[in-house]
Parts: sequence; structure tokens; C-alpha cells
Amino acid sequence: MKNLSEMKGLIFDLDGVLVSTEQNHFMAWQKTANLLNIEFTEEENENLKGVSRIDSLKYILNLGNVVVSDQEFTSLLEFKNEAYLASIENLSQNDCLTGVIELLTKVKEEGKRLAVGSSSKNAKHILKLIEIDHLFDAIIDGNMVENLKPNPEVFQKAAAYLNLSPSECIVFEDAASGIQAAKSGGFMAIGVGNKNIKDLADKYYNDLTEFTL
Ligand code: B16
Ligand code: MG
Repeated sequence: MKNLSEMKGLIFDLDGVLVSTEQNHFMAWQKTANLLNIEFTEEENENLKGVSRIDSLKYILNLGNVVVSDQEFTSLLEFKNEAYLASIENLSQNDCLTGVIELLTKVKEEGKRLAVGSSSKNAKHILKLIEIDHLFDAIIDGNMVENLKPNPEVFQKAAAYLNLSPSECIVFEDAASGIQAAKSGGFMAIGVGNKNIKDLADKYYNDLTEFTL
């Protein structure tokens, strides 16, 4: 494995790494599942971290053995997203996870290239709300890729925007699907803030204050 200090690019997942909106996603999915009388627990939600909106709904429908029309499927996606957006309305820089601002500021000063690689179609909106969008050289979100995590496309695209190869970049992730995506794309995969992925990642930190280059 390469020395961390040799790495030129840092690519961050959004939800669960830079900001803690995973609970908001969970609550919004739970409301959606309730409409369909499907029981949806926090344990099940673990499988949806990093997973796209469409694939998440497919997973929940499958869980309850529920079949819906295409039109209903679209309405349910809209319902979930509205519930999610309403719940993050008051998000601010205070909601950045521990160590985020300090790390981003420091590595930027050191000349590292920074990107976000997120499955979320709301990523740019959230980055603006938490006022860190200006720190990134590239923001690749769920609107910009065909294949979402565990496919590596989102991180590969981020590296390409940074003009770097995967072997020159570190990916920070909180979800199994994201660690899988990073590793299959040839990136160093650092797990953050989710003990369930400790064994999957190349290195693991409880939060970003523990990380130094
Ligand atoms: P949206 P990440 C992912 O973001 C979330 O982890 C996941 O829970 C969510 O379903 C997915 O984004 C899609 O989000 O509905 O906003 O498009 O962790 O890849 O930054
Ligand atoms: Mg995440």
C-alpha cells in the first residue's frame, strides 16, 4: 500500500462522512415504508447507506413483498425525497461531522486536490447548506453517473476531474457499498464512522480528527 502522504487527491463521500444526514434518510424511508405497511428497521437501513434512491425503494418493496405500478413507484420516490428535504431544511455548517472543516482546510492548504463522490442527487444542495462547496475542485453526484455504488464510476469520474489516477487518490467512505466501489476502482479505501465496515476498509477511523497524512 502507498504511503498516505504521497496521495495527491482526497475523494469524500457525502452522507455519513462530511455530514450526518443518514438518520434523515432513514426517517424519510421509514415514513415511506409506513405508507405501504412495510416494517423498516434501522438495521435494514444499514444496507441502504450509499445506495441510490431508486435501488433503495426497490429494496424496501422487496422487503415487504409489495409490487407497485411505475406511477406509484415515482410518487413514492417523490414522497421520500420531499420528506428528506423537509427534514434537512435547517442544516448548517454546525452539522458537518467532527473534524471535517479542520481536515479540509488543512489538506487544501497543503495543495491536495479535493472532490466529493456521492450517490445523492441532493449532494450539491447539501454542500451549499453546510457551506463547504467552495472547498472542492470537483463534485460528482448521483445526477452525473449511470452506475451508482458499489460500481466505482462516481469515484472514477471524480479522479478524472481531478486529473489523477485512482492509485493517487484516497476515498473516504462510511458505507459498505462505497468501500466496495472504491476498492474495485483501484482506490485506497478509508472507512470512517461506521464500525460495520472496519474489516472491509484498508484503514478505519472513528472520525476524521484521527486522520493525518
Ligand atoms: P438521494 P452518499 C447516499 O449518499 C446516501 O448514503 C443514501 O442513504 C441515499 O439513499 C443516496 O445517497 C441517494 O440520496 O435520495 O439524496 O439522491 O453516502 O453516497 O453521499
Ligand atoms: Mg455515505
